[in-house]
Amino acid sequence: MYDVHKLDWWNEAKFGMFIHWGLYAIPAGRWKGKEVHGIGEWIMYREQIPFKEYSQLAKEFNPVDFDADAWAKLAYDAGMKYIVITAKHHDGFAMFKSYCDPYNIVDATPFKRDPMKELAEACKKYGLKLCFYYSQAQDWAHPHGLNNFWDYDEDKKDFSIYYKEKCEPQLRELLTNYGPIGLIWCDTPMTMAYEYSKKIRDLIAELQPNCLLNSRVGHNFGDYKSMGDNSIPSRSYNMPWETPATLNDTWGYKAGDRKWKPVAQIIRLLVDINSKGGNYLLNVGPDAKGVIPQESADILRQVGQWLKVNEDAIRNTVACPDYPYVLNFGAMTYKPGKLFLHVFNWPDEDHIIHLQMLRPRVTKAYLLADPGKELNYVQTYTPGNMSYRVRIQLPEQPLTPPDTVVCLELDSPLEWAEL
Ligand code: JFZ
Repeated sequence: MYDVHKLDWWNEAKFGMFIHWGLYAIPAGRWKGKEVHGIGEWIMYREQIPFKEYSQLAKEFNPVDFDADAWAKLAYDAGMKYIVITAKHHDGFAMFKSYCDPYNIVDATPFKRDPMKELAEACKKYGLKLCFYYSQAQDWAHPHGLNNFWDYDEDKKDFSIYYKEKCEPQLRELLTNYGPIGLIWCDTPMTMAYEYSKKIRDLIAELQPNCLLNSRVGHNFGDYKSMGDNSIPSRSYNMPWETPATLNDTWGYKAGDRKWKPVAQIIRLLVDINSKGGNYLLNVGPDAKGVIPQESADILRQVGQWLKVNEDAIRNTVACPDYPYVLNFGAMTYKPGKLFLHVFNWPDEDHIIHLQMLRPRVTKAYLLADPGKELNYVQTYTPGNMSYRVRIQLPEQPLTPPDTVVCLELDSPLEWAEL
């Protein structure tokens, strides 16, 4: 069902950067002097701002501090391997040069530059895959796009007109003008019919057959499954999947949102998602000047420092078979031959952690932060009560808090014995 080779780079990556950037960065969560509830990029919908009024924002949009190289370098420093950026969000404004619709960043703003062109260059330099978010169904600017009911009469809408005039031509532009694209990230298919999801699938096959497509294109045409926003399955899930997630409580920039998650929590989420077989697509929301908030950049760089040392435990991991007990020390990630124990709760008293029911033999144990030094361990099997046990002696102090990683090399594929 899944094309394994097409997904290779994505499976290996495990960690990517989401970027929500558009006109909504100007109001930044405030409209006419009042704080608007909810995620920043939905402000037009929340306030039912007429298109005529919202589109005026374009005349002010001049992100002079935008620096594609700095964005790509930040993703690189964070250890991310792909960037998914909003080429067009639900507000309908194209953040790239569009030849079929003048409501775009080159033709409608004083900025006049095409940030996607610049990002394509920067991504190449840092070895990142450039990917585009494209809101294929909702479009609050087009009279026939979905969900703008305050400007346009829902009963008079003909989706095929929007699809033909805007959606398909713009996807064609994105798949033609920016070199190889890693994936197209569609969203909120809503009532969009089967035939349009299929058309998008076919368009990609025609223009860039190696380009992936996420499941939010609708009707099961995706190459992998996008989970709900900030949603992580409770158990391992043996198919390609991804969780899109926020660093605070919004995707698009909101000046008033200070609810940054601590670095330790982000690392915990990365590990949790990877352990269950998923990719973590972590969002930043640059402001109207084109700057990624300092808090976001700081968090990502710290995650990157941790990841640099512990990369083997994240990159190219596969879903770790569900451990039969609740783990006290933290979490585990897995790839054939290696089981990684992520020790978030350091055993301060005896510095020993233990695993039960591990069937393969451990052939070697070491910390990723100090791979030259083998750890002592004892592995036992008690036939009387069919109990498997391995105890690993750790040093006194964690080396890469909040998560110090033990690698156990295994002689056979990971399996847990029955309880
Ligand atoms: C969508 C967008 O509406 C939102 O603005 C943002 O771009 C986000 C990444 O995706 O919102 C959703 C879509 C799907 C779910 C939740 C929010 N979902 O399936 O739970």
